[in-house]
Amino acid sequence: MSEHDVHPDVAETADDIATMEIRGAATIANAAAGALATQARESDADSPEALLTELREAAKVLYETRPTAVSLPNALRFVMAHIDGDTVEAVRKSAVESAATFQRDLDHAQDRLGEVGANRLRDGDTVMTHCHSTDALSCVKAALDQGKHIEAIVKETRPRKQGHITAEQLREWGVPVTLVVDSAARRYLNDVDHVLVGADSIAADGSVINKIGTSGLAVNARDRGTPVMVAAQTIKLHPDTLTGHTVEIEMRDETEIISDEEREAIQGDPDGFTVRNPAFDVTPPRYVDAIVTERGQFPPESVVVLMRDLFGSETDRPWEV
Ligand code: RUB
Repeated sequence: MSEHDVHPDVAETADDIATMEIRGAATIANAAAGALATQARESDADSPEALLTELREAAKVLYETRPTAVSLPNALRFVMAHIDGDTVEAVRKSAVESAATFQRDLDHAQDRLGEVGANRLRDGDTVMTHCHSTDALSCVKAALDQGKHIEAIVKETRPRKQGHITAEQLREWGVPVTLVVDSAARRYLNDVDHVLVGADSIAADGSVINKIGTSGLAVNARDRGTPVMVAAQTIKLHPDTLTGHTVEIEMRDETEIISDEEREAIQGDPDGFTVRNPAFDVTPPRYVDAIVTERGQFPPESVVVLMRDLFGSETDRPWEV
């Protein structure tokens, strides 16, 4: 392996994240940490410096896959920050251990968050979900484990229909599920007690960046008086927003919305229109009732305090060194 190559398994993980075989912010973070461990484990680097260069290169390849989910750079930062040693074996060991610690913490945080979120849900409540969020689902799971009966109205979530994954998981847990198309959400808001969504990133002002359609759902929920609960581990907090940076919204390929065949089948001028496919949108804090984390629940406007505690005000970019 040359100094700037990444291991094929790392390249495959990066590709799986980019194509959304691996998706959802927490799952992406978990896979990225695991990929750095693989790079360390499988490397045949002959000096600690060469191994570090490979790890930085792997982090860069992973970082460049999906721009909106901040859990990805937060995972890479955590793993890279705990790597040290004077020998190849020491660097390798610290990288593998650091990735394992990150993955273990991630798992615990989700369980803890679930318990906090479950306390907001009452026996007999119905939640409306958008997309597929493991953090949001952990709140439902914990409520079920507390013996509460929970029902769900699940939004399909165009264009990739991650709502189907949510529906499948909830059914596996015995939750009665009603699947609706996205445009039916307002119609069914009268029947739900909470909107429950996850987040890809949370900005310092409490804005929630999540799957496209979340902001419209939250505005409608506010209009109907339905509380909006965002389940997001602290790795979703975006440290760069503390210093004024904005969160980049990922634009995906138009073929997720209209296939080449569908376009060709359009009569008249099939190339005469533009397709836009933003993967995420921004929900302003005034539409969010609570952000539930493993450190407790916060009104969105106060997450900035938590962010300062956790990250200080500067962030490094180890993949750029
Ligand atoms: C997934 C999505 C999820 C968040 C949170 O988008 O928006 O709500 O990632 O998920 P995509 P989790 O399908 O484009 O990755 O709680 O599992 O981290």
